[in-house]
Amino acid sequence: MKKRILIIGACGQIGTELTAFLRNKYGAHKVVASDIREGDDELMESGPFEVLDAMDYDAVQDIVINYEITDVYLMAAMLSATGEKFPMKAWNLNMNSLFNVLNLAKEGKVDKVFWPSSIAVFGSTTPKQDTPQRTVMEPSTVYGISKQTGERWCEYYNKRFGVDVRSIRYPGIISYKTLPGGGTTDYAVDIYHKALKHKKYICFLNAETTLPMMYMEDAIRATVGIMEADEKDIKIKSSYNLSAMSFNPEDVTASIKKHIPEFTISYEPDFRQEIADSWPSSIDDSKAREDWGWQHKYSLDEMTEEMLKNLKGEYK
Ligand code: VAH
Repeated sequence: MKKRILIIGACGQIGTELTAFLRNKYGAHKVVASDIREGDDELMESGPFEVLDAMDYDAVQDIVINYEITDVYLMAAMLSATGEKFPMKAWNLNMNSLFNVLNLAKEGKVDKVFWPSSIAVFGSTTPKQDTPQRTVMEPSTVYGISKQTGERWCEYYNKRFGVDVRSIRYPGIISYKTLPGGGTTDYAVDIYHKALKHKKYICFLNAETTLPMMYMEDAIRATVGIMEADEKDIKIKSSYNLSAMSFNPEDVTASIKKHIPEFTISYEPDFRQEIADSWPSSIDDSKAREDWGWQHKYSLDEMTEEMLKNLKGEYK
């Protein structure tokens, strides 16, 4: 099979697990991992790796040509919370990396592109419950603005130049293998670490902040699933709504207490509360389910069981 994959941002929360999954599925030598700096030993020893600045078109092109890349997963981005601290850095990274990959595809040097959007494209004027695929989108973060703009460019490059680019609007993603960096939903990872380490957690969002969330295994399956779907089934060329569950810090606490009864939580909302308040509480992802067969698997309690089981060794 001619497929050769380049993952840009392979050291990130999703990139790390996506690299491992694709190397296992296609063979390590078929999957080139890249990031702005080297990753952990497991990643570096498991297959080809290139240090790459995703904003450097010539550097991305060199790797695409040298390794005869067919598919690119562009996972590099600056997320919502960090993006508010460095607005222009976030805009430049999130947009220039996307243009580099879309232009390589437009020039026929890449066959297929995956680019992650986010529920951050929605804003405080968007319907909060069961947010539709097509609705009012007035994002109030640089991250959300960059993802909304990126969706428009993905659809433009598809319609104007025939680029095969696929995208999903990730909810908050929870995993145990790699700590997330700079997101507003990161509390939902941190809480498991603190529950095991201290049996208590000070949460930077308030108890009632319900957000769309997903366990990493579901996110990886969705990412590879949309990339392996038949192009004719990908009817939405901007980005698909995607979700698995919605919960708030109080729900996670109740789920953790089924395993660690003495766990307690307190709340000290910070600047991320305003970001979270601008996002939906739940997402209608029926189009993804209809068009390319999306099905989530993990519930909150099933995710809690996996998180605590896999993290407890770190805090013995
Ligand atoms: C963030 N984890 O918090 C990301 C995600 C929906 C949230 O895009 O910025």
